[in-house]
Amino acid sequence: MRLPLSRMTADQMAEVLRNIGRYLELKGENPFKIRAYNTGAEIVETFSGDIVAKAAANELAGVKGIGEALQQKLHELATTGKLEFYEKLRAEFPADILSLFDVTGLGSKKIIALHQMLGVGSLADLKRVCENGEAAKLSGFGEKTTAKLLEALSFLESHAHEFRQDQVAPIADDILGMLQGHPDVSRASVAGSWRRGKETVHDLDFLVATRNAASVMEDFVQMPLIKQVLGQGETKSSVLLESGLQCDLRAVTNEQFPFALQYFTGSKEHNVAIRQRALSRGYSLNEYGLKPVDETNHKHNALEAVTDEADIYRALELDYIEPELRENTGEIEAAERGGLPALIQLSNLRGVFHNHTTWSDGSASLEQMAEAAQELGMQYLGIADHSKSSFQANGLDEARLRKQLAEIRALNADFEGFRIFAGSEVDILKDGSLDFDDDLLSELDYVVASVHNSFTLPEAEMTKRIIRAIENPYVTMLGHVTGRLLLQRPSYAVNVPAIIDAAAANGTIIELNASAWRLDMDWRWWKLAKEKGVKCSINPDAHSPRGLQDVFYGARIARKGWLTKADVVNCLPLGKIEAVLKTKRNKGK
Ligand code: DGT
Ligand code: CA
Ligand code: CA
Ligand code: ZN
Repeated sequence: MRLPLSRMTADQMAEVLRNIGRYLELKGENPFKIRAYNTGAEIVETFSGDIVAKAAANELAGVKGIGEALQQKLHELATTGKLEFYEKLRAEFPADILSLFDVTGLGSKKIIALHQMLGVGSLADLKRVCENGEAAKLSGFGEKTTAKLLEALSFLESHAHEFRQDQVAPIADDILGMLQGHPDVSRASVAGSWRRGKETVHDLDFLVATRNAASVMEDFVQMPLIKQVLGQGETKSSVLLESGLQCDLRAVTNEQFPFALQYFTGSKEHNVAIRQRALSRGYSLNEYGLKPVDETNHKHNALEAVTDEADIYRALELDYIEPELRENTGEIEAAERGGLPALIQLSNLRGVFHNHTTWSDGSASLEQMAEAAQELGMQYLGIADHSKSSFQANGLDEARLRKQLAEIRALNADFEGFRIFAGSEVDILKDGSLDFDDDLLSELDYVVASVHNSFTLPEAEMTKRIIRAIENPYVTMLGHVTGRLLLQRPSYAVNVPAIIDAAAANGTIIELNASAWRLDMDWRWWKLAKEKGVKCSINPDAHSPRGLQDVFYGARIARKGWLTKADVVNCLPLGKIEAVLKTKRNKGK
């Protein structure tokens, strides 16, 4: 049996480096040293090739940005799974202190103060000192700050047992691979919210068809990286991974498999409606089968032919409903009348807009990003580095943007069948005006407009602010509409339907920000947007070559939002996309 999760992954190595950086911050170490760890983490994470194997083989010499000290540490990590230097740092602080970095509004300075003055070492400690007034007395805090911290804490708490797609995807793949490769398993699938493409999940649900459930269960509970076996039964087991993620496994027979898969995929709401439909046609449907309620009724014999989920839907006179659509939001009615959309697929994407480079806060150069996009089979790469008001992200001023534009034009001269589109992620200022004037914007190939500050405006003001940007003739698309960071920061107050209306009226594309942290605009709004005629662009918002692959998450959410290839502009090939970028700006001329 192939053991999943059995060795340190690149992501885990990167996390160790990043955590070291944070401990060094808390110790007030020299910023250059801290930066070396953060850069190292970025390099490990985005390395193309097997960095873990390289580290294990002591072959990191020559990898740019990884100095000798880091090489040794990575070697130790890759070969032993542990790092003494890291363990020593950890021992100097309370076990949960790094979780404080997850609180919006807390940086290392404030965390140091809280720790040194009040002994705060966990989220629970932080809550206590905010509630009892001790925190407000610290210099640099005050009533307003502590109120905000409490708000951020309660948001974190309400999502404490959820996981983002980027945290789950590799694990789901690994465990599914293990199950599929198991000699006693004939069919295996992920079910539950992960299969439905939800933006966050509570746990992972696996399903296998097997005639030897006991052996599969035994191997499942012995996977590496398990913290605790929550239950091991004949047909169901649950484990808790070290990351805190729970994984459930159910075993059924091959005949039961389609019914169990349909049932455990959910959603509960979809299942309730489907079961109701079965009943109204004289069937009873559950996780084990679909049977005529009246056993003597022979017209139901066709049921014996159910071998996959599509057969179940067919028996209920429905087109096959893709898992992403199973939320009981109209999919059953659409399946009945043959009106389900042909959902977009990841492989339909031809290019990617909204990407960052070292010109602002990205980790790779224009050339490196272009090379990575080409390796992914993309025909075009839209660059949109930050604008000057995003100084924390090293935003470009007019002069630097013009210089970057010239560099992009020069690079384009050498490509064949590939193009970089020069753009900007221009800040929408507090009053809805933009960080650059229209003259400069008109020189670019496209413009993404985004909110990066003044998040606390009242809803009406925020909505007006964004609509003003939508109305600008040079704003091609609106970036991350609600500003949310999944599990960490709620969206700012904004009237999304009004935004959708304005986008429709002005021919402004709305971004589906594909970063697993954002997935913004939320899938629940896309059906409405599509009905109003708003186009979508699935944008990775990549800050590194590997970030480009976040379109994987974006495509899942686009499917969940009922979108087809025709709704998503970056499914258009080079040669056709140019006209779309020009439509709006040419309208007024
Ligand atoms: P989550 O919260 O992200 O884990 O979401 P799900 O949908 O994966 O929920 P989970 O893991 O509790 O259950 C997996 C599926 O099993 C769920 O989507 C539908 C099905 N299911 C679970 N409990 C019930 C139930 O009480 N009634 C029905 N009809 N279906 C259920
Ligand atoms: Ca689940
Ligand atoms: Ca579950
Ligand atoms: Zn942004």
